[in-house]
Amino acid sequence: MAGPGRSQAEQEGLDRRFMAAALRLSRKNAGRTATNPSVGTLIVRDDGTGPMIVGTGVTAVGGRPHAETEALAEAGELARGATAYVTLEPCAHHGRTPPCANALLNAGVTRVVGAVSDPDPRVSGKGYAILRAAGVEVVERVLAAEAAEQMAGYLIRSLKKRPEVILKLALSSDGKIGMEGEGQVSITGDIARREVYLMRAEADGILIGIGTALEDDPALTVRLPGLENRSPARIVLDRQIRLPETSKLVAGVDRVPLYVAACAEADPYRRAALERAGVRFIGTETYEGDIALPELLEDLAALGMASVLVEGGAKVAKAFLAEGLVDRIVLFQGQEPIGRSGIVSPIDANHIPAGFRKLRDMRFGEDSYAEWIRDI
Ligand code: AOF
Ligand code: ZN
Repeated sequence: MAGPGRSQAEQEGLDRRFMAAALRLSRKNAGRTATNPSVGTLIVRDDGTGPMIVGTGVTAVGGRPHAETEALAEAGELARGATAYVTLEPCAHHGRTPPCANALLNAGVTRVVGAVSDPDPRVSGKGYAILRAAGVEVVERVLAAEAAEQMAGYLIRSLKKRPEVILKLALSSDGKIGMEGEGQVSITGDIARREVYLMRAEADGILIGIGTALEDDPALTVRLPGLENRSPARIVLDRQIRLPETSKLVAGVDRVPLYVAACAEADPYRRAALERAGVRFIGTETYEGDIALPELLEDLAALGMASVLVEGGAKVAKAFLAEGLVDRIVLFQGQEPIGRSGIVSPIDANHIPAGFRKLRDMRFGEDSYAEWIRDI
């Protein structure tokens, strides 16, 4: 049903606009809602003078209360006869509060516009069904692709029992990602580096191989003023436990968790030494001499991680790509060449695997940026 005096096309346009606003709002707590997705809700009413937002809500930090609770509280009596825009199907299960589908009903909402349906088996389809059974008009899949992209971590963890894998590489102008034996080579500028910190702040884990850990001695933390406490867990693929206790990764362990993925046969003395320093271990299976990545990702999902940023090096990037385990590719490209002795990137903008589509192109200072995703 269209709103007062509006054609269906006009109503669809309005629905997309409000959903886009709800999606922007939902970004507020992205990366801070634990295993819950950060959902946005708008309550919009129209008394004949045009649509007006009377309530806004985002899933709270930690995952509860849900977005609808906040938006309905703000709208109060004004929710009666209003439309709710929800970026995820309202829940149908009893948690610490009653289901959001029922809360919308009780508040008198008469129309619900949703983006993605919730794959959580406690909800899947049931949230919309509760609303429809009570006579509420439900419109599904408005800006569904955009919402799925924003909630990819949550959706992938629910559907595939593993975190979303984001492969991030910084390439020199001649397509190199570093230089053997040179430690950290600066490829992109300060502005791009800050963007990487923001990406880290929204991820649940940052993963590297032991080669990069030994070569670069990175800290893998978020070093932006005010966001220092947003560093996600660090994960090192280190089959034989070669990570030194003196590394920056180990030094930061009191502030930010560090997981070492090692095989069961690795040196128990090395393991004990790192454990004394506060490092946590994930026992891994090996496949053809390397860590079995699907099983490792399952373990990370079980630890609550919905997104993992793979930051190096070439071998690890290749392994994730070869197994079809990359969901999103992010390439930064600097202005300067590294030259012939550089390590060739396993991937560049002209060689993106089939099945990925480009999401955006941006610039950060002098550096260019491009991002690709594939359907979940
Ligand atoms: C909503 N609105 O804002 C969010 C929802 O642990 P609980 O009880 O919070 O349940 C987690 C589930 O709630 C999660 O798997 C997803 O199905 C849903 N998230 N639902 O109605 C929200 N964040
Ligand atoms: Zn809910």
